[in-house]
Parts: sequence; C-alpha cells; structure tokens
Amino acid sequence: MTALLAILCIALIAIIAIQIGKVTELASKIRGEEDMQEIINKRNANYSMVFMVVFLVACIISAGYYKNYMLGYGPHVAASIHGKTLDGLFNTTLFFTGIVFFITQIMLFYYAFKYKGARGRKPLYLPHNNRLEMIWTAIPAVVMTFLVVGGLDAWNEVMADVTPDEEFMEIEGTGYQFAWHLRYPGPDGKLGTRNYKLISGSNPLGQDWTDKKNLDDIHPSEVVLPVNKKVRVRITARDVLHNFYLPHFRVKMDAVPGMPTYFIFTPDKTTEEYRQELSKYPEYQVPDPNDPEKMLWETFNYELACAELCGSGHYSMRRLVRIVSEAEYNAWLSQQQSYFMSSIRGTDEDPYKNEVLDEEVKQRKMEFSDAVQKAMGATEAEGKVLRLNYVYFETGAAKLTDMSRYELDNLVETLNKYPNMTIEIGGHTDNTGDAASNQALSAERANAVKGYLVGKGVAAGRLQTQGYGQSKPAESNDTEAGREKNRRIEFKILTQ
Ligand SMILES: [Cu+2]
Repeated sequence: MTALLAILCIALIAIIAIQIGKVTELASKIRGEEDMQEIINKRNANYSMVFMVVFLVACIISAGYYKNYMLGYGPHVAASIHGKTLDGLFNTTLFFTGIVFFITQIMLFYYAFKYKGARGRKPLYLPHNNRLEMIWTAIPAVVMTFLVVGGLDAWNEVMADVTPDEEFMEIEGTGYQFAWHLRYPGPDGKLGTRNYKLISGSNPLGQDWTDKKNLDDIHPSEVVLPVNKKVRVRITARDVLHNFYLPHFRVKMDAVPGMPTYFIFTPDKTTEEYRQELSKYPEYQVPDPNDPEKMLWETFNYELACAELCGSGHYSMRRLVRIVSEAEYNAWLSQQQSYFMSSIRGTDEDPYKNEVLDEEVKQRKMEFSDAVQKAMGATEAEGKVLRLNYVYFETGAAKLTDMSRYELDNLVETLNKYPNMTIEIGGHTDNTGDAASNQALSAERANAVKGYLVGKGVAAGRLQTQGYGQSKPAESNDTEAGREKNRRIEFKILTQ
C-alpha cells in the first residue's frame, strides 16, 4: 500500500513538473524568450540562497542534536591516556574541515546567486593563474602537515614497542572461530613459548610445556586490567583474520594467523569511574532493557570485540573488559589458577610427571608450616596429629620413593626449628591383606621415615615410631579413594 502511494505521488509530481514546463513555455512565447529566462534565473538564484540557509542551519542543529555521540565529548570519552590525544586529533580535524566546509558552502551558493545569468553579462575566461594555484595548494598542504604530524605522534604512542627498562604488563589474545582465548603471564610476568604444532583439544594455544614460563600462565575468561598500568597486548589468530578491538580505549589491531601483532595502551579510568561519568547523562538514566532493575549506566561494561567479519559466529566474539584498582587486580589474579596446573598437571601431556615443581615445593612448604603452627597451638590431642601428605612408598614395601624427600625435608626443618619438639611417627594401612602383615608393614614404614630423619641429623631420641596397621582408618575402606586416604604416615607432636 505504501509503495503504491509512493508511486502515485511520484507520478503526480512528474505530471505537475511537465505541466509547469508547458505553462512556462507558453508564457515565454507570449512575453519573449529572454525576458522569461531572466525571471527564471532570478527565481533560481533566490531559491539557492534559501536552500543554503536551510541546509547550513540543519547542519548546525543536527551537530547539536548528536553532540553526545561525538568522540571526546559527552559520555563517549576515551578511557586510555593516548585515547584522549586521538580524540583531540579527530576534533582538531573536524574543526578545520568544519571551517572550510562553511566557507566553501557559503561561497558556492553566494556566487551562484551573485553571478546569475543576466542580460548583457559576459563571463570572464580565466585559463590559468599561478598565484591562485599557489594559494590553494600551499594552504591545504600546511594544514594537512600539521594534522598528519599530530596523527603520527598519536600512532607512535600506541605502536612504539615498549623498551626493556619500562614497567609494563603483557597479556595475549588469540582469536579463533568464534571466541577469544586470553592468556596472562602468571606470577613470573612472562608468557611462555607456543608452537602451532602442539595445538590440541587440551592445549588450545599450543603452549610448549617444556618451557617453564608456560607453567604459571593463566587462561582467564575476561579481560581484567589494573588502572594506570601500561599494557602490551600480544595478538594472534588460530584460523582466519580477526581483529582485537577495544573501542573505549581507542585501540584496534588485526589478529593475523602466523604473525603476532601488538598494541600498547594505558587504561586510565576504572569501570566504576566510567559508570559514574555515564550516570550524569540522561540517556543513561533509563532502565537497562536486559536488567530493568538497574539503570543503563550501572550495567555498563567495557568490551572487547572482534572488528573483522570473520564468519557466521562473529558476533559471539564479545568479551567483557574490567578495569579495576591495583588491589582489586591483585586479588583477582591470586584467584586464578594456571592452566597447566588445572588442566595438564598429572596427565600424559605433563613432562614433569615424575618431578615436584619448584612452585609446588614452595606451596607444600607453606602448607606444611601452616599445619605445624596450627597443631602446636591446638589444645586437644586430636589436633596434634598431622598427616604427611606427600610421603610415598613402593607398593607393598617399606622403601620410601625419591619423591617423598620434599615432604620429609619439611619435617626435618620443623624439628630443627623447634629443638624441644619430640614426635611419634605412626604408620597406617588400608584393610586389604591380613591384619598382622598390615601391622608389620605399617611399623616398618614408620621406621623407614625415622631412618630418613635420623640420616638428616635429627636425634633418634626425639622420634618414637608406632605401627597402627589397619586399626585406625581415616575414611571408609569401601572405596579406592578411601583406601588411599587410609594408607598414610602421620606424626603426633608429643612435646614442643
Ligand atoms: Cu573474529
């Protein structure tokens, strides 16, 4: 129906135009061709002036109406240090081109008005003028130079690589169809090496586990960064071209398969600060359609998007970005577990299956000394008993495995630290086999531990041993997990 009406309107307008043409033709025949032409010229000249005014006023009104969408004005301010320079650059360009726009539009319409066709007026032929050529080449060249140099300056700020003495943190984003796989360097501050040949279901980034820098790398599900800290983002792709785009920070870079790219930026507004700024604008003081309980400014989040149309699931490459204070960042970081420890450690892919890693040694040492502290403070007898979690024996025998030394060395350290401490070393087994041989085995194992400690210089008089066999199960013997818990060495603090 609308289409039909539109066609009818166009047809009617066409008929009107033809009729006016016919009337004008007729009138000119009556009044003389030249007279009529002059009237038409005058009319057109006046129309063009009216058009100019309406057009320029509309330009000013629309700029005012959409001012909050402009970069660096209203709510859309940059949240990074260099972003403000970049926005300034856009606005400087807009300022100069705006002036040129108004001057040229006014001149264009004014000259059409002033030099409208009139009887007896002859055109001036100007084939060439060196002075004019010079002027309209030199002025734009000078202005452009300033704009381009300013742009290069801002570009260098983002693209100049960090120098080794600079303080910065590095994170990595790998695009694939259709998500971003993020990687943080972990406590060592360094990202480990990768090799595309190592990519598998369990190793999505192809990290080389023989490179120890990889062991503490984290794969978080969101981008969390501390405010006012320089960040270098290493960008890679696993399949096709993607683009790592952080609109609020004014950074954007292609993710190219086989060629890592990067950019550098310093966020200078936390998510919370940005929300507070947004709350000042009426367009953000409305309920969020996805969460009507909250205002739009309250649910605002920075985001990471893919700015390359990379396939049908392209839209799902959005990730949230949180900018937080240094303290909040450290708290978040300490909650993250390394991908290696959570997904690779102990599997067939783990090249360190038969070793205890430095990080684990440190961790266990801390756990051990915490447990000892707690036991020493305990008042009831039960609290004085501690389990040696990482002491292992060869199956069915009383021979300690090599891996047991870390835990036993922790015990040696404790006994050296507290010279008055005496302990009882207790051996326990599960209920497989007969009770008598279990009893004997547990006593032998407790003695083996004592032997190790004495070998490390602990006075034998401080160490009693006891075989408990299967008499004191810690858990039910019905399951394998329970039986494993029951096969154990414990020590009881007798005096301290
Ligand atoms: Cu993509």
